[in-house]
Amino acid sequence: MPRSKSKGRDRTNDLQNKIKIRRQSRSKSPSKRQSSSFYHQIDSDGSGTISFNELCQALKSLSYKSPKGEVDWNDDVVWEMLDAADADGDGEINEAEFLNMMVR
Ligand SMILES: [Ca+2]
Ligand SMILES: [Ca+2]
Repeated sequence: MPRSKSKGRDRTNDLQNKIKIRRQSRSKSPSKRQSSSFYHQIDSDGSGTISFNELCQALKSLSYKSPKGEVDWNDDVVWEMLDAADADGDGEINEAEFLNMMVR
């Protein structure tokens, strides 16, 4: 399929941008091992599960953007997130649930 030079270049730039964005987003979703140590960081009281307060603290200290693109986390958003991650419904996030959340 014939392709003009400029078009090919545009396409390459586009691809490079996509890779760049991918790399950036990948650095925000760490590998399993990193997630695990990250998990223990969030579990500040060492209980082995992440409570609502711990999740709240972690999100605020990391200033992760909320789904609405705001850095300002309100309780509802954190609850929603905890609820979505809390597969067994005990109100806290255990390590397996956390890892599932990270790979999503
Ligand atoms: Ca805890
Ligand atoms: Ca749970």
